[in-house]
Amino acid sequence: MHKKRLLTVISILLLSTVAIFANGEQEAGDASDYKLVLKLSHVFSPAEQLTISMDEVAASILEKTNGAIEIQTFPQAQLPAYKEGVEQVVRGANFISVEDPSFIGDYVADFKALYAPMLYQSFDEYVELTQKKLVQDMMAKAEEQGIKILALDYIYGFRNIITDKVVKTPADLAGVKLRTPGSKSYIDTISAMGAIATPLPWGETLSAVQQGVVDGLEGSEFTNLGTKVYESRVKNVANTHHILGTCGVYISSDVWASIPAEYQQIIQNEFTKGAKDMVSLLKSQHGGVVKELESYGVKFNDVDGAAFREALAPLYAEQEGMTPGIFESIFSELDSMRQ
Ligand code: X3X
Repeated sequence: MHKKRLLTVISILLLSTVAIFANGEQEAGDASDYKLVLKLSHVFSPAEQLTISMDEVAASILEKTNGAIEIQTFPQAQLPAYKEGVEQVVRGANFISVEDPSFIGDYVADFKALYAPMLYQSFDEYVELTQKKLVQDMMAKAEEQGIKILALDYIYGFRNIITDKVVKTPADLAGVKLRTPGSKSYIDTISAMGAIATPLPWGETLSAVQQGVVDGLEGSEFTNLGTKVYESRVKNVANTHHILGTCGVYISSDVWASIPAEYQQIIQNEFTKGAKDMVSLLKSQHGGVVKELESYGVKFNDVDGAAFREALAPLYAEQEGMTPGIFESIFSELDSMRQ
């Protein structure tokens, strides 16, 4: 009897070992037979660096995964974008949303603090902050909500007020209708600065300016040049630097978990590199972009920064769902960078 039982145990052990190897080979086989098509959506125009960078990253990932990971890029909100784009990610679609962190604020409120107005004095400060535990913890919370954040630092420039009239103080914005993206962060910021925030998708912005539906907009010099805002009637830029325009790259946590580790590593590396390359490129290009805009008749006006900072101060109050002390934590990280 004992011999029989021993033989049974040995055969079970043998069978399970074979099963593990078979599975292992299958998983490896899965990796080599693996193919995933992801649709990447954003609102930027073909001439803007964000678009170029996304296309370059997608091409590099396709090549380095030998065609296993195909990211199809869709600029100018051809697919769901802004809030609706992030919703696709949360629903677990094979979809990558590229939007600013304020649109993640609906899921992890602390991202509204990260994207608050007049926090950063340079691109580098923001990039450094995103690498701190404070922000890494925010990213972990987003992953629990179904949003894996592959990058936060596709910076497209400080956003400034762009109007027909010269603006120097909050009082100059009284009654002025300014187009903004549709997230609460922008609406609250532009309202606090003294204007009438008028949320519109980017695609409707320039026609709204031309038709007088809005008196202006706010955006970076790279947006101004890339989307030819300078060709419209709004030629005065008020150097408010009120928001650092930056995009994150978001994919469903479940979709991410289903991708073989070797491909995850390639995807992560390429999006990280893409952001780093874009930041250094735009830092080097900004002076030339300003000069080019000036050659098209755009005027850059200094503003009463203290008056705008005072107007925006109430926005550093913690909102529902934010981690207590989140603003103090951000301020202290920034202060330590400036020592
Ligand atoms: O969500 C990504 C950006 O914050 C959207 O900003 P928006 O709608 O002012 O678009 C920026 C332009 O450069 C798009 O061409």
